[in-house]
Amino acid sequence: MDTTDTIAAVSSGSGGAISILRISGSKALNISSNIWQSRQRLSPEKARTMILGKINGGEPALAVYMPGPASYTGEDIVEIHSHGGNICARRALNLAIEAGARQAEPGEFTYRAFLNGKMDLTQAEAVADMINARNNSALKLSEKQISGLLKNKLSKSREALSLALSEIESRMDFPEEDLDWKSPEELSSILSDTQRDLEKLLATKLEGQVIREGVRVVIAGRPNAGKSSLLNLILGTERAIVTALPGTTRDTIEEGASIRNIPVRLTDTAGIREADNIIESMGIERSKDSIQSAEIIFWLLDASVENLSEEIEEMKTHCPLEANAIAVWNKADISKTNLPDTEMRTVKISAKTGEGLDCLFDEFEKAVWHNTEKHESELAVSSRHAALLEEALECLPEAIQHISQEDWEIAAVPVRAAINAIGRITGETADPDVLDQIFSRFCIGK
Ligand SMILES: Nc1nc2c(ncn2[C@@H]2O[C@H](COP(=O)(O)OP(=O)(O)OP(=O)(O)O)[C@@H](O)[C@H]2O)c(=O)[nH]1
Ligand SMILES: [Mg+2]
Repeated sequence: MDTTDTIAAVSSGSGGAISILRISGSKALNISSNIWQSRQRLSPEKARTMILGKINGGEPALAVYMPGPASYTGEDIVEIHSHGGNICARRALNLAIEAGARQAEPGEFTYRAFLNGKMDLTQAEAVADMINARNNSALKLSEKQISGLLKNKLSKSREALSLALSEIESRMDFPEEDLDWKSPEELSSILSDTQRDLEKLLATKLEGQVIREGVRVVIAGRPNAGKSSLLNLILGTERAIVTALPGTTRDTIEEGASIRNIPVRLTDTAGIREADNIIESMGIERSKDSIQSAEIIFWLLDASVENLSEEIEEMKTHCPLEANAIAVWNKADISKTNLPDTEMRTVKISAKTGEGLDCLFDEFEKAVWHNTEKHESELAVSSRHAALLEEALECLPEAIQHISQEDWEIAAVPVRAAINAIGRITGETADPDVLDQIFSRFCIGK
């Protein structure tokens, strides 16, 4: 990808009243003068000031010039805000391309910001997180990460390790000389402090995953247990058909929702039984697949039936033992008897009246956080960060051991590897394929 030409893209989403064309690169000012006119010209004297003009004699549009390097990308940027919807911005984009700009790839503005040292990789990733944020927790996390919180913590660790490495290398290079070296104990303690800092970051892995990627919840159970009723209750709409006939839901139904500020993919499934026709049995196969891939299962038990222990037996047959499952006795409003023990996390609800839903959500939260405290960290690492943190952390005990034995050459190897792993998180040593993968997640125009 050329990183020196001038790029342009519509940066606003569709459907708004104002649409924004963004142009970045050394020819931004020149290109904008070909497509937008006003009595006042865009110039360094008028930097960061909105000026009213028109797109080539047509629609009114405000334009602003943000000279590099103090701009988002670090390059000259011109933004044209047209008051005519996306068609206007598209027309302006075509004019910009005719005038010499290239259509930007997804995430290319942010990629340039990264290349020009305006942000590190964790900050660039947080820009994508902010765009994709589905709730306030995700938004807050992305803001903290954009501000450089993770970057600074990692830089501190990287600096500490680099200091240790230079000491180790100096011992290797001048073994005979008695320089003012740190003792092996001092070096080990630098490394173990760093190890502790990185472990703290790694401990936020689950939170990062839950908030960024959400949780896959599957509602399963026997026919007529009230699965679709529960889906509708959680969504607050009549999304799935509910009837008194067992076997109403034939296919899986998937919807996005938020429970206690946690994004979830909710899947309603066909009730599991011996099917008497091909359509239903295909649906039941899908139910079983969904159960296998679920992170959390709400297994619905019908509390109004005669044989309650059969409900539990059926659950134990189909719900994997190791699954993170909640047994949900439904139809509490019409159940007369005491409910038998399921020997697992259990709640009692009525999908009809809404009774017990809060208890189900309490249990859901406990299941999400694996019974640990509710998480509300300032920052939470992504799966990519976590994998590299693990890689760095594997190296440190080995380094500490070799330092204590004063095996300097051998000790240097894991310290270098740990520095490299941290560098791949922040992008200092990331390889181009990884960068491509990260920036391709962005939308066009960011
Ligand atoms: N009284 C009462 N009836 C309920 C409750 N939940 C569901 N029902 C009724 O039970 C019947 C079946 O409900 P559904 O939500 O369709 O059950 P399902 O588990 O999705 O059934 P299948 O799709 O056939 O597997 C309907 O008549 C619902 O109105 C409840 O909490 N209380
Ligand atoms: Mg159903």
